[in-house]
Amino acid sequence: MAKPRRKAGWGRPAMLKLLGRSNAYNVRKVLWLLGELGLPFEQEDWGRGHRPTANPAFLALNPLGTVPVLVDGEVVMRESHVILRYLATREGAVHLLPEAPSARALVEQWMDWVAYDMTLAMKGAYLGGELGLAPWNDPWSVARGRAEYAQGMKRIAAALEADGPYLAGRTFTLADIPAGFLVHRWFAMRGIEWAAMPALDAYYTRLSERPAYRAHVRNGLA
Ligand SMILES: N[C@@H](CCC(=O)N[C@@H](CS)C(=O)NCC(=O)O)C(=O)O
Repeated sequence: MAKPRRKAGWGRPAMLKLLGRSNAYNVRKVLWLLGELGLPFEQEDWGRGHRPTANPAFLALNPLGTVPVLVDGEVVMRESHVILRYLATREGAVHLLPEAPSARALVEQWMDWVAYDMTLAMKGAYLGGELGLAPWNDPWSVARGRAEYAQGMKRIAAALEADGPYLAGRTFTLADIPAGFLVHRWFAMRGIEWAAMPALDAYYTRLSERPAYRAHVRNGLA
């Protein structure tokens, strides 16, 4: 009888390598998941303040010059959310990314929402409003970013109240990784006006019980 094929197991020839500085938002999401999965990996600090991603060796792996990049043997990929999905699938972590299309969609809708709808808000509110970085620091971008960030937090709080305690329901999934990072940054920002959102407070406390969240997200960095 043929040995059952392990779902996760399409070859794992080399140690995973993560390229990207540990203080970058998009890298920290991947570090968080690697911690959740307990996967060994090597890391090289590329990006702002470290080795420049304009280096030809880096551009050969990712012509866009962004971090993170994940190298898994012959496989090289960029885009943090793609990397999250790749790692969960590679490891057969169906508790984090279900196989059934309907359950999977409930997870992925939150990941895409953060990527599509919250990225500009974070740039205005955090890069512009907190760090004062151009071009995000013009008053319009900062005000708009803060308002949209606040609106996003209300949406998360409402979803948790309706269907929590996690974003895709009863258990922690990949849906909580991009959003959980946004929630951390929300509480770390000084220049915003917080509205009382008990469901959001409880979610932040709940996520903070996770060692990998404390190591890579709620770790003293905004
Ligand atoms: N859509 C990309 C965005 C990647 C991105 O913009 N990464 C930032 C860090 S959070 C970056 O590469 N910054 C340039 C640098 O650090 O030199 C992803 O999700 O991975």
